[in-house]
Amino acid sequence: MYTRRRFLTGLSAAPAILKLTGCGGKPRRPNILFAISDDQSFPHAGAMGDPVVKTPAFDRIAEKGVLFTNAICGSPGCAPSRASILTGRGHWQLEEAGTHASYFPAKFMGQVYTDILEKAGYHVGYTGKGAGPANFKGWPHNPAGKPYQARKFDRAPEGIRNTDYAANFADFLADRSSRQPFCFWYGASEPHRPYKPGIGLESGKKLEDVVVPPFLPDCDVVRSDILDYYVEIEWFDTQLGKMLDTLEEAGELENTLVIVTSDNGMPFPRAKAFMYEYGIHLPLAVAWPAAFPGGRQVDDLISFMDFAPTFLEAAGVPVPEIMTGRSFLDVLRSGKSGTVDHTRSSALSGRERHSHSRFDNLGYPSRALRTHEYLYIRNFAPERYPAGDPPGYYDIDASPSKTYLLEHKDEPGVRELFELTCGKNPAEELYDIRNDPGCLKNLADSPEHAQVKATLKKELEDTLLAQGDPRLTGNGDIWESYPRFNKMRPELGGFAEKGKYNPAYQR
Ligand SMILES: [Ca+2]
Repeated sequence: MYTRRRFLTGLSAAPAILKLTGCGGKPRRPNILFAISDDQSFPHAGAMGDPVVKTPAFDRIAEKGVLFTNAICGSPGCAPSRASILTGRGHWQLEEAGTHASYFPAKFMGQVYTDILEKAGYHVGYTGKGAGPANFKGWPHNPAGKPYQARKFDRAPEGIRNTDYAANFADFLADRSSRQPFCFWYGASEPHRPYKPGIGLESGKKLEDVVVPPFLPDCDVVRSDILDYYVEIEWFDTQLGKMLDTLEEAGELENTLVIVTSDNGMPFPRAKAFMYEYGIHLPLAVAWPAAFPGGRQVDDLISFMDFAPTFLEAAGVPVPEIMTGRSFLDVLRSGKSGTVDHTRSSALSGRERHSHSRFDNLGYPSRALRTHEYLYIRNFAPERYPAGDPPGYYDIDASPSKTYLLEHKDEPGVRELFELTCGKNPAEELYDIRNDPGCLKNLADSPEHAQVKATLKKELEDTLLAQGDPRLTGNGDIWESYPRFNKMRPELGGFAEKGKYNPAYQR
């Protein structure tokens, strides 16, 4: 059990550790442990205040380091979000890698932070889910690093994947040369669906303790579904705890930069794949006890494209010009809490195609700008359905919560949520996320918010234009031309066998 006393002891030792040097009198380069869960929204960690889910490893990193309250992922879907992390760029700058389940073009080899650190002498690997899902033609392995996947549990709890992440991490460490710093990507497949229905209740959690987000029907089916999601978050966290213990026992935790986060929000209606708070706002804790003091909460806007430049700067490696993100190592090192860097007042996110959910394999192009107070969203094809074409609405993961929403859509109390989630959206949306974190009330047409909207719209468009987003430069349709390699649905203009892309079907 991690105690306050140990935490304080660690802090008092930090200045001495800062002076540790490697060969030649240079500061030792830090190890980097990047822990990324799959589909976890910002409130769902102990340190973020959730009363039910238990995340002692996440909380430990938050206590030893910095808890960020405004971390915004690059896209609310796995592949584009992970591509943005690896390249340090917006998904709108990444061509096929910027949409879901397409290519990760080999031309990005050497540009991902993992390749750069490997070239700089780091031992680089990953376990579980790396970049993707995508086609990695031309790459020697997943861009997240050399794979370590061999260790499996004989029996994992039902619904949980059987990869033994912590044992694979130990294998990775054993492969390292003496004194070589490492960069490891721990990509849990949890809490991605499917779940074993009822595993949360079976674990002893209680329906009445769940805080149901305001955009979901509050009923036992949804509460139980959230409990199942919590069990998977806890699995991710438990495996992380084992890795932290391994590092601590080896005396390496102090000089390891540990980042714990997710790739996109919870796999529930109006969260994952949607541009709202529960889709793009994620938990984030960062610690490196040898370099900066912990026990802090920072409210600056952090974009996930800022991770790669931060890792490179921490390793003493120049950040390539091509990276769009900005290192926040200065914020970490500042020792301050609250608002640290006043220029970190906004973060961008966006999406294109997610699932094959619209006829002709069309996406739902959107971009968003998030500030401390507002979320402004621009929808480039408001004639399309954001959740996917009816009646499938396949941009919402199949789940008990989705089934409940669809089966009860004509009932009072559910009808409004169904319309909100599965209906069409206007070209612009604006939410007051301090008072409306569930993003229920669109203020885009509110006269008193006209000036705010105009300001945010201009910042969004100016930034994306400067970054060459095809949606802003008049070449937006190129996004619809990128192939999809995952499951296709015949009823939506599909044609391919399950799991196989049909090259004849390329617009
Ligand atoms: Ca994901």
